[in-house]
Amino acid sequence: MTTSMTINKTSIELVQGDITQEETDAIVNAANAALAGGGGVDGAIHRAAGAAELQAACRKLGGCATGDAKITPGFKLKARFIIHAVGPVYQPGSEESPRLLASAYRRSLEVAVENGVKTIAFPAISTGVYGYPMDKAAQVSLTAVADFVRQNDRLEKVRFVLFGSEAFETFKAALRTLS
Ligand code: AR6
Repeated sequence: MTTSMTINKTSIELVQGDITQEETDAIVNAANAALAGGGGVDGAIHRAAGAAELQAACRKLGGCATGDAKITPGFKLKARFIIHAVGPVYQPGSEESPRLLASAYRRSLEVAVENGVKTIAFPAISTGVYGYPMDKAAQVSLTAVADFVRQNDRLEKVRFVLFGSEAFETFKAALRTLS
């Protein structure tokens, strides 16, 4: 199942699946500020890339602020790079949450372009352990990516790899409201 929309020069695609299997130039990890590894998609990426090597690379980066992103090699992954983005822990009603979530996407895309990445895959950052409601996250995340690619034509493809049909359907509904 794939659904897509082209904005400026970039195809934005939604797929249901496991991001560790993606063949894009880079995949994005939903990391924590210590870049210490963890559960969820972070745990899956560390296992698939090779936990020892990836952990050693992450340790050299000295952490990552919420809303920011840093890059490592992909090691055993098909993807050449992993971009570690730190989304916010969701705070209901706070204006900081959408600002920081949008920033995590924007910074990931900036880091991608700086490193010559043409194709990139994102998970739904902050929607697991960090508690961001999927519908709100879908709106903020897709808007952040759309805003970036309207200003920048160096990315060919941005994929959202959604874990499960509920996440996929929620993002699909949000993509329809983008214009
Ligand atoms: N592929 C794609 N998406 C996935 C995968 C996968 N293999 N596995 C889980 N998801 P989470 P967060 C989805 O909790 O909320 C970690 O411990 C999952 O269903 O991984 O940003 C970090 O170290 C959910 O929709 O990330 C941090 O401490 C989405 O990925 C903290 O969790 C994000 O869920 C970050 O929390």
